[in-house]
Amino acid sequence: MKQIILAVAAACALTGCDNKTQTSETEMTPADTLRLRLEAVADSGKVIFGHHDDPVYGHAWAWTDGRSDVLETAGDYPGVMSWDLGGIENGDTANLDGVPFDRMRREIVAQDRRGGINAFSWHLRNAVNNADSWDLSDTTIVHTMLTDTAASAHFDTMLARCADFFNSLRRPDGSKIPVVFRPWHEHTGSWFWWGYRLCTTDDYVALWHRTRQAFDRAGVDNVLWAYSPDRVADIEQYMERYPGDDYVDIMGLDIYHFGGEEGLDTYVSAVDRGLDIARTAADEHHKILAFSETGSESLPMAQWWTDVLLPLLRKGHPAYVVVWRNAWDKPTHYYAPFAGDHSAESFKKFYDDNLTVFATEMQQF
Ligand code: BMA
Repeated sequence: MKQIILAVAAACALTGCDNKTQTSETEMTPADTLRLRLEAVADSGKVIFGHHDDPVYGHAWAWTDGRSDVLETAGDYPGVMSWDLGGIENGDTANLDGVPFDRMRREIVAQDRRGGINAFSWHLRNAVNNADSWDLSDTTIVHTMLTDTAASAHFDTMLARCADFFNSLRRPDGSKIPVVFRPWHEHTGSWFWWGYRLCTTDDYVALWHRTRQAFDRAGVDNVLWAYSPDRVADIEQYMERYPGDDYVDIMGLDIYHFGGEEGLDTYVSAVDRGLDIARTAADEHHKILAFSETGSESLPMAQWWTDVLLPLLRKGHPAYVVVWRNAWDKPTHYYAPFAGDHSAESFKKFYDDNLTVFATEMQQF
């Protein structure tokens, strides 16, 4: 599919778009258009910056329209807005961190209009006893969701609600907004009920297949699928639970920096190695590489953006990087700077660097 689209794009560039080309272009799904944009960014050697829940709350503020800690420090919105769908599975009106889904949808439309991208994780409750993502007390949850008749039927309902949300992401002209979806993340760790020690490889892969099939049934054609292990030792571990090329568009990686200066070497070597492994996997399978989650909570190192993250991105060159949320109600839980933060100056230099792409520059891709 990708080759056909690229061939069409090349023909278009050489000869102008004739009717035949136009027909082929209309056959591209919304997801295909996002894939091409991300490939163009990757080809340019640049890296898009992303922040979780950026325009809805930040450090010591919440729900004000138009605000963003990234905007207030860099002067621009992030190129990727990251969101979490936890709660959608139960038909909740707001997600697990209190973000109303209607507000989220409005911000997704705004981000799309300014040329930016939207990406989603899903910290969902389970379909057996409704416990949250971090509840590890039952190590048979995934298996039960796949095999027990009642749990399985409920899981289908949860998937259908999530699929409906993606189908509801529309531009004013009715066309669907393409997004990245990163379900079942950090599965090489064991802190979610779908984690490594909580299910078998077969069950984990079946979970992905089931999710994708439910979305296909619902007609979701605006999602690029991201696979995102946590830190890994080698490519075998990275690929161990890979659901297959037909199910994945983006090879991701989630690695956090713990312990400031003291944890620096551990973080840098884990990211260097992790991005190298994920790059090998992405190249072998013709996928896009992403640094799907990272950050240093409370940003203890004032030069973190320029001295730590920037060199890692320059070396690993993922298409985008996402840092986690600035919680309005947890004063030390923040990963992006805010006005007055001691890392704001380093962040502005990170923004000014040619490597990084924020919302305004996304209009070129
Ligand atoms: C975690 C923390 C939690 C939050 C969860 C889901 O990393 O930020 O406070 O509820 O992600 O967004």
